[in-house]
Amino acid sequence: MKVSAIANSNIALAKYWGKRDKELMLPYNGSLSMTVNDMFTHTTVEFDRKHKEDVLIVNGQQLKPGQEDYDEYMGAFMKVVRQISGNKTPVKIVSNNNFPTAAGLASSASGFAAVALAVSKALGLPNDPKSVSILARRGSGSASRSVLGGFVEWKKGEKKDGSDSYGEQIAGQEHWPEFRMIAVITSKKEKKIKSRAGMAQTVATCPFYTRWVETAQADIDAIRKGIKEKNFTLVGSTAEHNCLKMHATMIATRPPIIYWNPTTMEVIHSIMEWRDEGIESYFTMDAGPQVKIFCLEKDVKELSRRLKEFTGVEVVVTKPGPAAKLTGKHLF
Ligand code: 2P0
Repeated sequence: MKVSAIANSNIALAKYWGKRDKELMLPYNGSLSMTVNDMFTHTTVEFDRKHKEDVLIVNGQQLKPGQEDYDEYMGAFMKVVRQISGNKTPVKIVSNNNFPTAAGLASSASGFAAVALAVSKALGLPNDPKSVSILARRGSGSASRSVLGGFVEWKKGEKKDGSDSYGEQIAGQEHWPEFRMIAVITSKKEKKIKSRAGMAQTVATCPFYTRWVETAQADIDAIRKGIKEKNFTLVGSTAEHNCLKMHATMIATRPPIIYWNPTTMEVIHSIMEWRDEGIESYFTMDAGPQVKIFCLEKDVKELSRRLKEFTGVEVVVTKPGPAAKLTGKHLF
């Protein structure tokens, strides 16, 4: 039987950067994100003996053992699924993103949230949000957040087995109708250093990584409070600070990791200048050169007009999005 699911991407306002347990994908610190409305992964899974062996197709490319995307990501995830379910039937999985993969727009988050929901349903595993979030986390940490809609906190958890490390909604998709995010895509190239390798290198070599961990919870608490009270200044300024603090840890690794390009820098300087002029917006960046800008609906038009003037950029406006869901639309 085919089962399909759709899950939206998410952008963190307080970031996840570093694992205390690589096998279980447990983070050193909690994080808090907004599920985004217009960027999603659609996945169909079918467990059936007719497939002879696992067939994993992501964005039209079949993944093969020996490739990093198979061994470290989708193939590794299916091993975990088999361990948990005991089901050894071959599976065909087809997964498509409607946005660029691996360019800092969190495709692994939506991808693993979608596949976790679809396989849970297909194999009769619990498919409540908490269980799906825990399973999605095993594919990619940030996927634990994409299972839920609106604003989501991924609690780092304390337990060794990871049973208390999952995403929980802190406010729904409709909670803050004026809240917007503008993604400025400055490059569509695949990034050189994936988040997974980047964060491992940061944990291993950044001399002030421990300060990142020690100060993370205060940022989460401030952003959670700001979201609940719809205090845009508190949310935006804390998110921007948190992002720069994470990038500071990346830059201070050996060898250094600098995800920004010259356009990234131009955009962030402009955001700060425009803020001084009275257009209140704040930026965040992930493991890539894209800039995501948080603003209120009243400023979207003017900000978009100004942002489109940067050479070679693509500008996408989005807002809080829905939880992962099953769909009757199959991809094969
Ligand atoms: C985040 N990032 O909180 C942070 C900010 C990137 C920068 O979560 O190794 O793809 O699969 O758990 O989830 C990207 O990390 O890493 C990420 P894995 P993942 O959004």
